Amino acid sequence: MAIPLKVRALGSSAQEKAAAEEIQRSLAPCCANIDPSSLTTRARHQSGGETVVGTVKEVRHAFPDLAIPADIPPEGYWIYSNSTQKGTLLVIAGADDAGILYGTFALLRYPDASERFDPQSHSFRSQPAMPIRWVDEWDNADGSIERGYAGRSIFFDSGHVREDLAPVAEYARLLASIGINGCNVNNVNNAAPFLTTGFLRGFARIADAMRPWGVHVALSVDIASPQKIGGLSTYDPLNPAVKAWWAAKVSEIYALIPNFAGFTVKADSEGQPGPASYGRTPANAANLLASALRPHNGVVLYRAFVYNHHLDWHDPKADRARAAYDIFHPLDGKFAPNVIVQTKEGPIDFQAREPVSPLFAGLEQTNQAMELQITQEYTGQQRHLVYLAPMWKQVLDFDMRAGNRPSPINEILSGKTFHRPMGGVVGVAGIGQQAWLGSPLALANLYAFGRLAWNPNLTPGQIAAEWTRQTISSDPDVVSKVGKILMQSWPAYERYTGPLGMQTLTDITGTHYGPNIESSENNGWGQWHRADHEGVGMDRSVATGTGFTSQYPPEVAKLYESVATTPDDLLLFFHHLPYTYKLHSGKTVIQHIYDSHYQGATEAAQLLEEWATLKGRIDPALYEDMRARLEYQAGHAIVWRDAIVQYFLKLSGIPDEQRRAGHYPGRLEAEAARLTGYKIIDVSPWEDASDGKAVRCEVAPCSAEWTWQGSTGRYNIAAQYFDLPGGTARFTLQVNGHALANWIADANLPSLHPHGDNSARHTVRDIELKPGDVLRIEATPDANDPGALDYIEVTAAP
Ligand code: GCV
Repeated sequence: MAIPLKVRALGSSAQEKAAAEEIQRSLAPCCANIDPSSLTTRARHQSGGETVVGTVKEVRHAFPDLAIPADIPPEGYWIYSNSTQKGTLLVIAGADDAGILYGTFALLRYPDASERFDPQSHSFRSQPAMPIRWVDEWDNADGSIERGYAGRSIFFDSGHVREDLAPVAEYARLLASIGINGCNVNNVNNAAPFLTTGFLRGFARIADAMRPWGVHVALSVDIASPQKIGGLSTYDPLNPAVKAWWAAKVSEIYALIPNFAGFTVKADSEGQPGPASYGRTPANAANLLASALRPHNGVVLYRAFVYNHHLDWHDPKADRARAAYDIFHPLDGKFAPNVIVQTKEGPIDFQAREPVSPLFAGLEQTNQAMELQITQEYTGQQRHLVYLAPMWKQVLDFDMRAGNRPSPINEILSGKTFHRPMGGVVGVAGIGQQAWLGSPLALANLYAFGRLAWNPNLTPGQIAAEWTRQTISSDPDVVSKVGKILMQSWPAYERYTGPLGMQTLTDITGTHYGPNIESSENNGWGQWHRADHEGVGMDRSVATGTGFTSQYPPEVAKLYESVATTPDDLLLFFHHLPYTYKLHSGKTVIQHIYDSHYQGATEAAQLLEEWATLKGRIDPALYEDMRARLEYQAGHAIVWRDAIVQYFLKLSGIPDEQRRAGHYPGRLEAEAARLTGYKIIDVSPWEDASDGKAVRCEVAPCSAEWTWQGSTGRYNIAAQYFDLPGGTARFTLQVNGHALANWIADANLPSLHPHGDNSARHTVRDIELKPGDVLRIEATPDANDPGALDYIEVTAAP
């Protein structure tokens, strides 16, 4: 569709100006060196006619003959295009300034927007499904980012708001392009210093940078601020002096930031102070803030992520999953109208799969928002490609059957189910200075979050295609291939980490990255899976377990109460079962664990193979960047597979029917090699190394040597080593004294000791071997990286 070159904004607001400039930017002849057919935002222009942007009111005034619908709700838009001999009139009419921006980006989103126009009215329209569409950043004042995997903050540095806020404006533009209207800029932990006057002035600059893009700034607040920074002796939410302090603080904020959105609160959770210190409830605390914000139209996003992290793990009835409902359901109806209770999508914490939190059906008289996590804390931390839209879509579509009637989560959030005026979704974004999310394809998650918030009826596949067209290529084969890769990634990740609803079997007391199965147990954090010699899973039934299932509306409660009707993919979240229990698939639990991990690791390798077919068809730098990432992921999926499989093999004592678990033909263990300078060590947790052992270089240079006893042929040789931070050890692979490969262990991986977090793989392909050949790894440690080695694995080259 042609967009007339002449662009006119009817009004003078910053958003209208931004919208007009955005259209001009898309029309500008661009990218001279790039093959135009590969461009997603093509220069589509037409010299005659006019492109007009304005509010519905302005457009009505300027074009009284246009039949603009009367019912465009806030933030919605209507786009009209008609061609006559005089040229094309293209009109983007927003219900308000934000609607103009969203309409503009909608028009630019499609390579051929003409398909979207109704031929009769020459127009199309859209409106957001829910009013709250925010991102939360967990940025700290020092510039670090909690659970961020893309470098340092674009907002803060060394205790201040950064001088250069150009990236903030760019981020707001990015957010506007996907319909996000709020950004909570600081971490929910340790938020008190952010309310000081100096910081608030900095926030005003952030708000200025985001305002042209319709993104309202919000702040996380510490409920103890009146005491921590206000000089009061108390922060009791019912104390009049505390109330007055908040009212004054909020007025100060609005004087600096007139379009301030509101507060996000984490209280009585993971060490953050809260109303419980005074015997008060979350409603008392939320309403305290709400009354200060109400005169200014601000809102409070009060997080339902409140639980005791010192739970008694000996108590079979204790259950962290119960906490949000147990605490918040009794408060339903007690929250002020400008409070929104923000609940994580599952009852635990962003695991690879969880059931939907029952609280969504348990708050009928309370505004609600769902918290999703874009930053991949438990889903591979952006080092693994995991497209989360299919997970979110399942959650948004899940029918709670509240009142035994259809009540999909997305309709609860939009306010439709319980007739609430406000609600929505909040995505914990974790963007940083390194290309927003660190990894290029991880941006599909941010895009998908915004698109689903706007329209939960979109499918993850549609969204993947939209994103790919706009960011990688409009070549239909590329769009379909990238879409396929994205869509395969979450199921694969779930399979090689924690299937059957066991949660991500990661290091939950540490990095949340590599495998560490027992770290979930014997502590008060409550992410238990209760694996023992006989079976695995948390019994959350009413009949014999924690009673968590009763928190769901009756039809869903019934589904999860019974082992027979609980879907396999959540079975061990709800039930403790013997390893020999047969799933709906007919497999035993233990065999499923084995099979799923082998399947997941194979699928991770396929992601790489599929990506390889894009060589020469997409930007070479992007190709190589993702190729290296997917190669790493395929190797790390093997680490995950082997850790979980060998752990459950040992625990259950039940062999793998297919004899893969515990049998690694072609694997030559480092601890069984002829070692020079290397010392054998126990790896912790043991399952993170093959056979629980590895070697670390004590007297450099070190070497490990094996004599090949297999047959003559061509082989791939993979070296599994530990790439520790704080140094860049060097490795060489030799055959009969000839170096075949040298590499440096310079990836930025977590954990300071050899661990599944930093176990990495270097593969050398298609090497001729004959019996008696000497395979040798040489390592030179560096600083804190001792060149630790787990094994080499020799497999027939395909
Ligand atoms: C911001 C999990 C994360 C924490 C996070 C917390 C929360 O526990 O690991 O980093 O803290 O959730 O959502 O408050």
